[in-house]
Amino acid sequence: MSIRIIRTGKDPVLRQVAKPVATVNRAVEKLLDDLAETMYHAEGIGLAANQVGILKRVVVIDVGTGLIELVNPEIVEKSPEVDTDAEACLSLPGLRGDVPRPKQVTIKAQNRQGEEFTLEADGLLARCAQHELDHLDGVLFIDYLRPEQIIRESEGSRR
Ligand code: GNR
Ligand code: NI
Repeated sequence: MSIRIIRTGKDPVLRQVAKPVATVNRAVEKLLDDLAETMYHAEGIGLAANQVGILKRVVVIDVGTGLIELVNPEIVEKSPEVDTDAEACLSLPGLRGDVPRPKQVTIKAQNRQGEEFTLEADGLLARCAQHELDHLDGVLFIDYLRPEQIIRESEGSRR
């Protein structure tokens, strides 16, 4: 396992669309391991492969209930109810903002055995999953906000 460097700011890889994984091979298993190690090291609750410079549709999440690994995740259902709550991103250090998202989502994905499964998510898990799936399409949480809704609050870059 290795901790990988998290890409930040205007790094073009954060704006690229990740490619579907054809087969869950050793490289994808290693990527899942490295994403988890990097996420825990950075104290994040999720991490997408784009954030470590790899354009594969692979995500890890742990909102405090254990590690969830998603390969080729797709949202198959969204609740009509929307919830607005604070988000931050390891790739946008020092920024946060309140983002509206569907309150509940159903996600279809593959696990590290390549088996398909369904995840029903609400609360923080639903928010984090949508944030991570957006990364796979080159979308960042600030894209939902007007400039004045983006709060700058970083230690180090305060002015
Ligand atoms: O660590 C993270 N916290 C977080 C808080 C609210 C909504 C989404 C997130 S994900 C973020 C880690 C990250 O940048 N994942 O891509
Ligand atoms: Ni993020």
